[in-house]
Amino acid sequence: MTHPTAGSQRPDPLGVELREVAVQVATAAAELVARRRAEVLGSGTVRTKTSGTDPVTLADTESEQLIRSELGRLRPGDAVLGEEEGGDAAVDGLRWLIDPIDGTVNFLYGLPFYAVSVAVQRDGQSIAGAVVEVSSGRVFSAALGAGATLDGQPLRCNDVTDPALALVATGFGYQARRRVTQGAVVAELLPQVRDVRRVGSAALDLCAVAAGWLDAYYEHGLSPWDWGAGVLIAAEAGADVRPPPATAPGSHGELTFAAAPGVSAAVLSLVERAWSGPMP
Ligand code: LIP
Repeated sequence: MTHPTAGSQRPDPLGVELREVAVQVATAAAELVARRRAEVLGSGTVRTKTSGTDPVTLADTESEQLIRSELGRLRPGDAVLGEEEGGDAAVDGLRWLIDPIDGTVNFLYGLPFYAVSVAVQRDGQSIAGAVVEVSSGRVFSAALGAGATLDGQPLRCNDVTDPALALVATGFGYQARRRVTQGAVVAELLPQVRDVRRVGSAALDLCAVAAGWLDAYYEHGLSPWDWGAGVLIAAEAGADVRPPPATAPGSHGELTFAAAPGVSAAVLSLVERAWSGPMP
């Protein structure tokens, strides 16, 4: 399923309304994460989830709890799916997607590329979303048919047309077995594009495509909370976007892709030629 690109439809009234909710709760959570970082990491409260490289901090759980509490107050009865507490798998109707800290390893190290991502989907399609970069306070947001902004300024992706000049970002899972394949894919891609970046936050990678700081981004195995807001922000900035099905858990390895329209077909073809099967 590709996401409708910018200008392809009129502003969605509910999306416009819920964009403000997403910005409000993501901003509050980002402020909490910034405040708690020093306190949390000093206390050694870090555990791991799926592998030794997949950390969860107290700030993760507190951020998600704050967002859930605010959504319960502002949008009582809406379904919610979050990275730390799980939740509603059903995609019909309205469902909020929460990544309380996207770029958790960056957060642990103090590398300033980590964000709070909040999106709301209607029947599996993102209609509003906000990504707040914690260290800078930058606020990316979008509503379906109403454009994408960074701190209120309109975003537009690049007009690059040569894949050999495309700056492409990607990311890797936490399981070593999947990383072997992902490493092989990026090794095949690297000589054919301008360069590759690995930022460490899917939400910020997708916002970077929207801002023209990247020309393309792909990753296998993301969860809905990783991409829910970023795909809408990229699409509303004019990017060609191909999110996984909203029902797809990250464990199945589906591809998330976003790129400037002039290079999207060529870069997607390079990625799929490098690997088109299910990701181990
Ligand atoms: C991260 C993603 C990133 C991926 C990392 C990790 P988290 O999410 O945003 O794109 O490459 O391995 O999954 O775990 O920091 O929320």
